[in-house]
Amino acid sequence: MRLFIAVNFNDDIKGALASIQEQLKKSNVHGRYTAYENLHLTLAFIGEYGDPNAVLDALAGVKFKPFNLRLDGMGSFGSVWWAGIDADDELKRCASQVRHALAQAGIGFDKKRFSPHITLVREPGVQVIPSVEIPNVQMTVREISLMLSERGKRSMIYTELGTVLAEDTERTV
Ligand code: 2AM
Repeated sequence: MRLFIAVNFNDDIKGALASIQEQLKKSNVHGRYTAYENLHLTLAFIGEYGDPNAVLDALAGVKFKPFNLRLDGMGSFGSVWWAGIDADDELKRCASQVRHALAQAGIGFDKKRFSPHITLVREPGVQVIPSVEIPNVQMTVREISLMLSERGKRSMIYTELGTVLAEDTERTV
């Protein structure tokens, strides 16, 4: 199973990201766009691992406080164009706790430095990111998710396998 730990977004943030994607399309950027329901922020990428319950057990020890984030500009890693994130320090603390918990449990993950981004489009086919208006929306993050990634016919299919709530947060569903 291909697994990763992520922050999933509310419709305000996903709508804002979709509006950036629309602006890129209008500027003739024709790449592989991330589907609306797949827009997320990765905290740690585990990759192939057979025991999601062991990951959830490890994550149960992660303690973090609710934190705020908002969208902040665009950037690229080669042919991956992303939206940036401006967040409380608690985002970094949360990501490093997640990584620490995985390491303690002996669960491997991609050790690249945490560089918060939301992939919007891959292989855009042009070099320069056109200027876009970034909607001023924000969100309070109260949970993080263990995600399963599977290849669908047309795009990736991401399924939430479990969540960890921030401290002082009550489960609503
Ligand atoms: P990306 O969007 O920058 O590719 C699911 O693949 C998520 O895990 C994506 O958000 C992806 O980031 C992230 N990820 C981090 N490291 C990865 C890796 N080594 N291979 C694939 N995805 C990775």
